[in-house]
Amino acid sequence: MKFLQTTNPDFDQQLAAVMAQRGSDTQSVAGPVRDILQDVRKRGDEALCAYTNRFDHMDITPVQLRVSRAEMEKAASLVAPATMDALRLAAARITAFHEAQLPEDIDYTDAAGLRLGMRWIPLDAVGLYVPGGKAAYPTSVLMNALPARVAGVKRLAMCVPTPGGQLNPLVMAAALLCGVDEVYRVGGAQAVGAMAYGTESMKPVDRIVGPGNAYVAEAKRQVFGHVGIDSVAGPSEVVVVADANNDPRLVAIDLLAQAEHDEQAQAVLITNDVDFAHQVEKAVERELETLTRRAIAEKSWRDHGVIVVVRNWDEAAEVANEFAPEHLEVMLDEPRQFAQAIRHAGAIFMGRFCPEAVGDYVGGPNHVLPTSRTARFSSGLAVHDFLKRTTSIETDGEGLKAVGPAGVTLAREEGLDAHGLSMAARLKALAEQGQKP
Ligand code: HSO
Ligand code: ZN
Repeated sequence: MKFLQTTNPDFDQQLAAVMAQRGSDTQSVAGPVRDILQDVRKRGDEALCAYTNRFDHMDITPVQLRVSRAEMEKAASLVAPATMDALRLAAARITAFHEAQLPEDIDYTDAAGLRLGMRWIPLDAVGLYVPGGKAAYPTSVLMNALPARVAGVKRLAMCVPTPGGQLNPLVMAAALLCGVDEVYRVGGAQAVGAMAYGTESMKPVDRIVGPGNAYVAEAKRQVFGHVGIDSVAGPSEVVVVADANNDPRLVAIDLLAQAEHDEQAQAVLITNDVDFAHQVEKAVERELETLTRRAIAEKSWRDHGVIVVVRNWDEAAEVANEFAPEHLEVMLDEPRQFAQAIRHAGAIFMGRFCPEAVGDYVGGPNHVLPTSRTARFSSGLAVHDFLKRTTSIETDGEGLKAVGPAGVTLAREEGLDAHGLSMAARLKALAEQGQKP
């Protein structure tokens, strides 16, 4: 853990050094991923089965690639009723928030007489990757699938590795809850290849979303352009801004909630009180003892944890913007006022009773958020990611007369004769018509 203070003359360099450590590097697996993608493209199902059998210790043939609805239902039936209720509550809240995002089409006729439009259209088919290993989060199924559903995407296909053949009951329950019943027991780069290019048993999709390990991330990077992808997620982070009126233990737990995700995760505390900073530091040590994922959280905190002591809240906002964190918690009396100064954060959690975990599960906004400082230029997953836009122009002769001459001038400047003529010839026809008695 690094303990920084803005009063230190070297603070800027120290902060820059902390930032430089971040970022995801998938370069080292680029070669193997390219081979797998090519193989899936060439050999289809045969390659999918070969990789699945090898990496996930299975023995399947192409007819078993797809998980049947009966299998899904059987697995989902193992979920406890109270858990199902919690999942339903989360799904309802996520759906409601994403419904509120649905954008309006544009349709108006301007002063020149042109009718201009922009229509939002859902993607035809989306592929959802769900990790199988230590990061198999059923709530991520909801966060990826529900916005697609709300957007109006008709076909949702899901790929999830099932090491040893085990289906994750809660993942299956979440899929059924979102109306996803096209599920394949395939993971890794091979799953991404299948979704991008299609195989005998899997039709290709138009966009692939969902988190995954370095192979999955690199595969998404490589198929991008052929299909759309969501962002390539790196290790995630939280910045907690807290004054000394907070319980140090609660702040410590929030930091650890991030740290327990991943050894590469980053938890940052920004406070204006050096004593409080030390109390939180001690509380982190105490709370670490109690966690089942202690080893992961401890490594994350030791290697990537940061405490920054600032002189005032303006400085705090500046430092927070510099981190451009995936999650920002504001545990102050006037969190809204502080948040006004925040320009870069994937999601903001305001108030002393609003830990980030609320947003992970049951808040409503998406928990798929920009990581590794990409909040400087990108945003979390939303209904917009499953929509695209088509614009339209409609005009009669009057509209063309109003804007066409300028178009002809510009076409001439660009040396594009046919462009100019397509407008000029119509303008001429209009002028001749106009001369008729
Ligand atoms: N905090 C993670 C999402 C998550 N947490 C899922 C728990 N389950 C990335 O935003
Ligand atoms: Zn989380």
